Amino acid sequence: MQLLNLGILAHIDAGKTSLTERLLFDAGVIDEIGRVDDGSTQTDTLALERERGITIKAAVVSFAIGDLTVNLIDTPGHPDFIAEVERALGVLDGAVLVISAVEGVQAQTRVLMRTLTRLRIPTVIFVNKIDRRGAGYDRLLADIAARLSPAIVAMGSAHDLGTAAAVWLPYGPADAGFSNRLADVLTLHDDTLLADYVAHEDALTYPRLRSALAAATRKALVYPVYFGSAMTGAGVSSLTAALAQLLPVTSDQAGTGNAHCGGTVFKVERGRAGEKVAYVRLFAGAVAIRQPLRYGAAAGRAGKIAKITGIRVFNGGPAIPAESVQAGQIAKLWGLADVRVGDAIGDAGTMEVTHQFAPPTLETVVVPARAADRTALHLALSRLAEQDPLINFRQDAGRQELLLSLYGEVQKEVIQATLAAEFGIEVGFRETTTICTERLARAGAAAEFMGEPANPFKATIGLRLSPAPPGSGTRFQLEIERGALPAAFLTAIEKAARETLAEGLYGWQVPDCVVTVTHSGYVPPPPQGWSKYSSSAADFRQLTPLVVMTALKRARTVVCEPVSSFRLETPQDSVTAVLAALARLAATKQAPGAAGACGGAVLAGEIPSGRVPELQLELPGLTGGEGVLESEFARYRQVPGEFPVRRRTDHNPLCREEYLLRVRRGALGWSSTG
Ligand SMILES: Nc1nc2c(ncn2[C@@H]2O[C@H](COP(=O)(O)OP(=O)(O)OP(=O)(O)O)[C@@H](O)[C@H]2O)c(=O)[nH]1
Ligand SMILES: [Mg+2]
Repeated sequence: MQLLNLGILAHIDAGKTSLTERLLFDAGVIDEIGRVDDGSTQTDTLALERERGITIKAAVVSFAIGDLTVNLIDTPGHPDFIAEVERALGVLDGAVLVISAVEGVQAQTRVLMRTLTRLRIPTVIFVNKIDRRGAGYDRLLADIAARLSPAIVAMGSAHDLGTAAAVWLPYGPADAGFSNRLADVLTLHDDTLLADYVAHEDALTYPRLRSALAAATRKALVYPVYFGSAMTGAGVSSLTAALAQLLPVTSDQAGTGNAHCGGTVFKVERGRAGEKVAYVRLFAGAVAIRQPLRYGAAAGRAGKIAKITGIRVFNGGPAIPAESVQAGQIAKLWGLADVRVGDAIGDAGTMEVTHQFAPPTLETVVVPARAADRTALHLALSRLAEQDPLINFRQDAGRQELLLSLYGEVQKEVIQATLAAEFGIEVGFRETTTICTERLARAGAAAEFMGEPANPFKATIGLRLSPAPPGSGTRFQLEIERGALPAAFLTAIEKAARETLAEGLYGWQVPDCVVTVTHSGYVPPPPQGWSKYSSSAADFRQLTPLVVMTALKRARTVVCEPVSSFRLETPQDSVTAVLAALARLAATKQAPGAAGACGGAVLAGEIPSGRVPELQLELPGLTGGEGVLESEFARYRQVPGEFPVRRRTDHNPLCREEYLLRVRRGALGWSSTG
């Protein structure tokens, strides 16, 4: 079977869900086209999605183009749900990037295109809504070439733009201009093509150019551009043909048993009886029903083994029950009780889960309306976190409040509504604050030796913490001889060190750090075996936080806040007012204002991410409603002035005496889900 796992990506409201509906209709999967505005589409099925008319969760549907099965993942466009897009990206063969013919390239369009380019995901661009008033063609192509990629080819012409009669006519062999444009773009990426072209101008026949276009598109070197309307159906048949002709098609490979299979879980939902259902893309081997399957394995983690109790595969229509799923396919699996989004499936190596987009930069305190709901709320949030690993929550030590990390206000409202609808828990939120991080100022080392009066544990641990480049994460290395310490003790040190670095000297995470084990020692067991007089993993787990904290104090840390880059278009006569507002919001300006598309000024620079909502709010007043702001997370930079302190969870060993007291009472609560 021929397969294409396709993602539909775009800025919010560009028409992804409407286009999905149109594709399903054209393929004969549905008899009637649902409408987002009526809440009747195939992919916006959650009550909240239908109420709000926006997509919140990625959804999978399937249809056939001839003998090609297309599994389509409709993704949300709102930046608060970018994590959904990130998870889908890992399982795609190709993508359609949708752009509105009226609004043109928007902030999220650029973020997505950059990621598609970086991941080399073959992509076709679809300019939607050509029936809407204000739709453009030349303007859109120029915008796309300037702001997304110069390597684009318009695949046809649009007529009667901005009217219900708008049509899209694909170019063919008779359009000399099209062939010339193809030759220009393709010879940039294909040396053989270029050599032939130079030798013989007629060598590049139309069929040759078309096949070179397919090859370049499949390598994500060139992006074909189609125009149309999900609403009227204009241009959609050309797009459908392009999916089959220009994107990479894989064949499913027959395999048996669950040995040597490999896949990724990109979505988890609950079935009718509350059971977990995992959406998996299989990359290698096969998974069969009733056979044991390993899942959730990662570096340093063996994962779990469970029997698959049910399989449904997507096969050109609704997911149907199956005995097995093969490499290349997308399936729903039942039976993996502890599965989480992002888990690897099988033994054929684990996929490196890399983050493509910025982490959540906001945190809020979530408070149940009824105090009695506190435990239930904790449980409900853990359940939501299974489906969305970025719903990261922790409980603070002092007031025992639940802190939730967030992308933005819409996500907060969605969590609130979900808790009410699915769990019957009404919640409110306290202040929303910015999530900072801590960076090591320099290296710092510390050691605790067995037998010293201050060390009540049967363990010697020495650690050195060294700064690592931003984004590189925590790396663990040994300066003691391998084998000097039993593996279980090393694992205990590593795990506890990572957990301790979740809250640095000011309470913020220290994300980038090299941890070197410099000293070790333990009480070996007497000949008759391990006893209470010999060391245990608990000794290492409990001593490590103290060593890490001392090393951190010696290294010192600086607190860094997230900053976003922004691009702001404003009418010339508002520039002074906008500049004053930018200064008040601690923004730094990069380039002097260039001319904008509509004759206005363009201001660009950086602004603390936490101030972006204020700027967004003030902009219409400052610019008579004409200002357009685009912003996205750029980096972390040192907070000017006094460092803000974050509330701690109760396992933080900042104060040695308190920490030891809690260890003695056995009262160490590891409440963070992260
Ligand atoms: N005129 C016109 N309107 C369209 C077209 N496609 C979508 N719309 C409308 O645009 C709005 C957004 O459409 P959706 O399909 O929900 O857009 P989306 O990209 O899925 O939005 P999110 O999932 O929330 O990011 C709806 O009101 C649609 O009816 C089109 O081709 N022409
Ligand atoms: Mg949608």
